Amino acid sequence: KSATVRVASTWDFGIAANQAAWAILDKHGHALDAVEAGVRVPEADLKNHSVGKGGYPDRDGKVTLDASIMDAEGNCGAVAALEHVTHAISVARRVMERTPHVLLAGDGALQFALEQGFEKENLLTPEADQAWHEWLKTARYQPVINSEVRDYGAGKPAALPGGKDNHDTIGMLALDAHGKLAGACTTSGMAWKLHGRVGDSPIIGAGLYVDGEVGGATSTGVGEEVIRNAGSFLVVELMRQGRTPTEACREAVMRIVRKKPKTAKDIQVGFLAMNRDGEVGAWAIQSGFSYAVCDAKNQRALIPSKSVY
Ligand code: SD4
Repeated sequence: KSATVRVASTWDFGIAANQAAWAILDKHGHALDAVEAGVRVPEADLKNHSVGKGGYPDRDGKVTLDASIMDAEGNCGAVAALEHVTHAISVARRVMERTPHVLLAGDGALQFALEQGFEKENLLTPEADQAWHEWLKTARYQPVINSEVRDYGAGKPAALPGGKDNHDTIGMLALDAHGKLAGACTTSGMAWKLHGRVGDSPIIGAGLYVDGEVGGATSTGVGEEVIRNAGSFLVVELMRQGRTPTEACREAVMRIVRKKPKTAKDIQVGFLAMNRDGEVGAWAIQSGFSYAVCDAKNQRALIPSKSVY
């Protein structure tokens, strides 16, 4: 079967991110460059409150970013709880290419980024600061299912400032013209999290996993449940056993649901997968998850994921 050059990413903001990735894939560029360029788009988008600059802070008002990147050969790099640098994904790539390590966290990740020439910035936008102050009035930590609505503690879900374009993590998977896969994942994590909380996104095998022989997977939603189940690694291993990307994502979602049925009812987790032929599939716990797919035939597809509920 012939492979199709393609890029896929989580949520509707994936459409714009895919365009940046496609500009590289279309010129026979490398999947690794494509996914990095792709996820830099939402990282820089100030209207996006769940990725990069403009992301909602933790409960102490600090914006801390998690990101990871991985190629088909098992090379990978990640940063966790990184402050003051917009493009966490590019720092993750530097960790991969310029250190003997896989994951740098907190102050050490920032120190490394600054040594590498990244600019120190304030990532807390006035809008995010205002939302944080709003949340501080009740200061209740309760993530809700999809992030179009979020419970600020008033007892009923309140619309997020900025409206419907607010979604979670961006995870992106690409297959290039050389037949190589790569993946990237970047997020500001759960809004109002405890300072120091690290989600699934920078954990290789949880928020992202790529195996050149099989395919790649990435996740969005409540990271704790993804980490607990080594989610993206699980999706890739299920594809290795012959499942399609969609079937593999479904089984990984069901693993979470079966393990903690009560928790699963109230949270969202979505997986996105691409196999080595470029076939894409997804599954989520709750309805509302969507993913964007871009290839030579269809540049701006947005596909609603199937879900358990
Ligand atoms: C995390 N998987 O940090 C990410 C998703 C997220 O709002 O931030 N959702 O758990």
